[in-house]
Amino acid sequence: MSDTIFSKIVRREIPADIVYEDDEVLGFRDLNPQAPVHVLFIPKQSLATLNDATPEQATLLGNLLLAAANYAKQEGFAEQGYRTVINCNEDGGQTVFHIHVHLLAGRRLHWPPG
Ligand code: DGP
Repeated sequence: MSDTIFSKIVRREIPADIVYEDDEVLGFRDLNPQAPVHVLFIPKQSLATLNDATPEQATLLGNLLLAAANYAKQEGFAEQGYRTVINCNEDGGQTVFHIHVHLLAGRRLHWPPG
């Protein structure tokens, strides 16, 4: 498994604006935000893409989503709404190969995304 910029954020080797942390998940603000709220939720253990996830990691994947939902509730925009996205590989637009859930909120998000 290759090291990524996100592994370095987990190890605090490079700075990030961390807004959420538990035993297995880290949440930090995206460097290139696409909405007023744009937070990335990542597992602390390295997992490159959704394609690489195993059944044993099902709970971890669920916990990434729950961390995003709980953050939305805590920050008070859950009822207004938000979007969670996992990009996978080239056509999905994935650029960092450490799986992450994008949490986007704070403006009306268009669908389909294009
Ligand atoms: P994706 O395209 O789904 O792989 O999203 C990667 C996101 O990661 C992209 O929106 C920009 C963000 N990003 C890339 N490098 C850094 C970084 O060093 N710090 C932070 N906070 N975000 C980063």
